[in-house]
Amino acid sequence: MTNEPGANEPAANEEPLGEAAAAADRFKPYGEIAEIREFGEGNINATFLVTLDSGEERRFILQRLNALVFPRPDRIMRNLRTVSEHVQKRLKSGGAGRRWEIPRALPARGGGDHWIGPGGAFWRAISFIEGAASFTAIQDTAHAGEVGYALGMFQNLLSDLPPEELADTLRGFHDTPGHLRRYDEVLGEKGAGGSPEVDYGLRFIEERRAWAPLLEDARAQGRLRPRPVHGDPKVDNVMIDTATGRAAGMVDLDTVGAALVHYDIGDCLRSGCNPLGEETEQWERVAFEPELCRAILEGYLPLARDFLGEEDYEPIYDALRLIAFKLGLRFFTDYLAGNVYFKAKSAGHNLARALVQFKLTESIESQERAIRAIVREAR
Ligand code: GN1
Ligand code: MG
Repeated sequence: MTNEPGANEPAANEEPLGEAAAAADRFKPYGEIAEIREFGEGNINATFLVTLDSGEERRFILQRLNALVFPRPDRIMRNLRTVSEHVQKRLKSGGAGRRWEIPRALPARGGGDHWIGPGGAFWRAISFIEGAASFTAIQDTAHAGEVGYALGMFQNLLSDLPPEELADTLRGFHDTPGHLRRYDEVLGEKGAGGSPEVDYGLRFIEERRAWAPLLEDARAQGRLRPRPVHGDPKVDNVMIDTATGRAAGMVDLDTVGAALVHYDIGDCLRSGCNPLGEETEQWERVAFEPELCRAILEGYLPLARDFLGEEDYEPIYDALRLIAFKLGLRFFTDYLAGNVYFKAKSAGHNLARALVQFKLTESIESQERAIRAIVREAR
């Protein structure tokens, strides 16, 4: 993970609307720009919705990729093309049987798929999925079923793409032992001021340190194998058709790559079974809802059975527990480091986010038997 501030990168929380306007102008295919506004709740990139005053496709998404997090934006664009082309091919030959879209890269005027701003920032444009919306927290069991379906469809459509055709856009992203090493470094450099919340976090991590490598070990030993994954299948990244309430596609393909499908399943469950959402300030009330877990798996597994093997089911519980823990660890580390990776609205924002994930992890642990039973029943 690269966290060293680059010379040309604007501060993470600075929103250069002026430069966004200049960038939008480089991508608009026709007409004039009617409106540019900040869009979505992403923790990393700066995202804008651009509306044109005429033409067929009047809206598009404009993004400035965060160079501290993504040092190789060229790889992100390459993966976007690879995935787009593969999914189009699959959809033409029988496909989804219902609406299914993912964003595609839009060309810059004058060629290429990006524009480098005056300060060196990497700007790109992607298509907007019309008539659909996403949510920052799960709404109900029907929504949970659609979120599970979306992940199953996404992975299914890529399941015959050789994983080595996908580039690694973010080194060490899935490596929990690596995230623990980074945590140790930051703790060694910066220390941790003693508040009850910080002490809780420090203890929480220590108690789970020895267990944290289990999926990376399974991969290294060949017990589980890497496949094409989404990389960030949280509820926010599933587009829901506003007319039908059904999943219409998935967005945010920056972390698509070759990894264990378990990381995706775990991430989807940790996001989709926490009705208070990741940004809640009521971290003490956060709980994992098993009935949402059942709904997600019942949406997911019918599409995933095609490519999952016998060995893939048992680690689902551990993957869920691990991904909630790992995200908490990443937020906690970033709080200690001074909020250099995730955008933060206040100095304590990433600590609050970490506590939400730690609380969720505890709730998962206390329901281990029930969750394992749900996995068995849903398969
Ligand atoms: C980040 O920027 P966003 O919201 O798409 C993060 C994910 C986390 C997620 C938690 C590249 O994604 O790993 O799960 O926040 N992305 C990266 O909300 O670190
Ligand atoms: Mg993301």
